[in-house]
Amino acid sequence: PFLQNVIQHSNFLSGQFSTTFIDQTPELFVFPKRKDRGTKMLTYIGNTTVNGFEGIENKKKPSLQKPPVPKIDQLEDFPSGTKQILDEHGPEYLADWLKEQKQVMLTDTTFRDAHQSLLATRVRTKDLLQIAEPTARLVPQLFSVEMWGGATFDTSYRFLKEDPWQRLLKLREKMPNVLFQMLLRASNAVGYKNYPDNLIKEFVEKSATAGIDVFRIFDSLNWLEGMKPAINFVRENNKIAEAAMCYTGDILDMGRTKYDLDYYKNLAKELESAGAHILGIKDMAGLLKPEAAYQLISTLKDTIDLPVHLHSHDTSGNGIHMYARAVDAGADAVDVACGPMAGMTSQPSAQTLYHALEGTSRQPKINVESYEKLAHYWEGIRNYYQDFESGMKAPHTEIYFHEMPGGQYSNLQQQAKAVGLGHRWNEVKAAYRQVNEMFGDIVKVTPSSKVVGDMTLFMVQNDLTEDDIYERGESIDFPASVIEFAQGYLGQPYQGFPQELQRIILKGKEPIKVRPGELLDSIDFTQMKESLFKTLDRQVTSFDLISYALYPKVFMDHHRFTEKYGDLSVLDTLTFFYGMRLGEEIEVEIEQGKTLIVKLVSISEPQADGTRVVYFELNGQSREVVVKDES
Ligand code: 3PY
Ligand code: ZN
Repeated sequence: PFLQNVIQHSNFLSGQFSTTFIDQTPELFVFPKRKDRGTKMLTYIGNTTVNGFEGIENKKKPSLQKPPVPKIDQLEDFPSGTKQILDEHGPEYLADWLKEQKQVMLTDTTFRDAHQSLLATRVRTKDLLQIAEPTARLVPQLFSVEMWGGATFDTSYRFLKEDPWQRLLKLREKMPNVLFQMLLRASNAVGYKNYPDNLIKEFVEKSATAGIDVFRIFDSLNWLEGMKPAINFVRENNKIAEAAMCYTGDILDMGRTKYDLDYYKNLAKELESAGAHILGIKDMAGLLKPEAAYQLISTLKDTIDLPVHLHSHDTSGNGIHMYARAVDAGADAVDVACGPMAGMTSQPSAQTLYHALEGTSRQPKINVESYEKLAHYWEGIRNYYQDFESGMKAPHTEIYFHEMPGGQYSNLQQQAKAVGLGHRWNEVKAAYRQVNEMFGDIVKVTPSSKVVGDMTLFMVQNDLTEDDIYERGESIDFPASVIEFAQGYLGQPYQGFPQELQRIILKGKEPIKVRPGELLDSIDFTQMKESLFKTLDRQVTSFDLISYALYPKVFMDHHRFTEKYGDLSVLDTLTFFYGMRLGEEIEVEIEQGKTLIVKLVSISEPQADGTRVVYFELNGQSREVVVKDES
């Protein structure tokens, strides 16, 4: 290809070339990779058609209508929103503005927690992008849109084969008027362990540059020390630090005194002193009961000066009643999701709350008919992801018993299935509660909830009882996450670790008492960039660098995957998950104005070496790819 490039170039043809030819025409020296984009994509489609998609048992592609995208006028200026208030006046002003609102403000979580909690975090950027601009234009009165962070980051790479930074950058373009909010696990960033401070700093800075405005920061053990660096980094970037306390237990239960009203009152005061602009209450499992919400929020409003932003999950079915009481008590903002993506393990529905507050002075000033237009789209989109549904069909009050976070319920269920425990799900839930008690009743939210989940699956899979752990624990190899937790690498739980269990798990290893970030070596980003450049054989962006530092294996697997199959974010969701039906024809817009038409013609019987030949037509030309039949 090089010779062809060169000899066809006009300078070459006209004889005007010299020794600087290479510097002036670098594009000639970029050789096409071995396989073209079309072949890579056909290989992916062929492979998925024959072998299915990880986590989807049902290989049959559903026949579904395209969801209706509400019509909007793209030429009109965007209505101005909270993003403009922040950009013009800064975070302190915005926090005061929020407190002054008579109405309760809404955060829409449909783009993040709703699908993390209902559909195992599997909603693809393509499906978010289509509804992004209509959302920004139709409900510009939102306080914020939660659209990033939590589990969406690594799930993007691992399962959706997408770059999460691209999601953020692209959505930001389509939604320039509403605050973008992310969930930041303090020193665990968007991961499951503590990272060095300079990585957290870098992550916050680049997320802010790419478009995040509100950082909801929490520590999975409500450990203030673990949250301080993240709060400071957000403040340094002039963005909004929403420091959240995770709600666990039940303040109404007088028999359960560990997490009582005073506990939350003191923590709120500490978070205010640590520099929070907003106090978040993160009710990740939906344990906050209506009367408890009233008491908690009234007390907090009397105790601190910050606006209070409540996040909850509707698992028990009490969500709307609870929000109504929280609003009466003075909650400044609450988290909701668009109707068809709301309820159950997700957030309560925006539209339902709107109607529930009818006739009160605090009803949100949104256009509910506009919300219904968005709802038509989400109703359709949810069907694309039907194979990731948890199967929960009705309100689940057992949540008050096992206390599993909404975002974990569907994921743990998938994990249980993957290790062959799908049919023992009820046992898994009971064991989850038992493990929490063994750990001393801890706050359970990522990653501490993952530790409880790992220990739970470990015990059920190996048929271990609590007594077995105490009697035979010395000879048991505990999961790595459990050992790290007992060592103090996720931080310090309130009132400490149960010592006997800690001793059994650690087998002589010394636990740490300081913040893990103080012990971890800083990352040398310059050196990391050089070595990554060599490995990837391409320019390394600062986004790549952060992702690699957070998740080296996940990032490299993703890199190899895209080398092999190309950029699959352009494929429609059903083809991405199920491949194609025989005789089906699809259109794939690989870049603006460039569309491939793909038809699946036939699939051969397996050959002696276990491969099949998949015959396509690509823009009318016959093409075939060979895929290994894994069945
Ligand atoms: C996350 O950390 O991903 C959560 O949603 C916790 O609730
Ligand atoms: Zn949540």
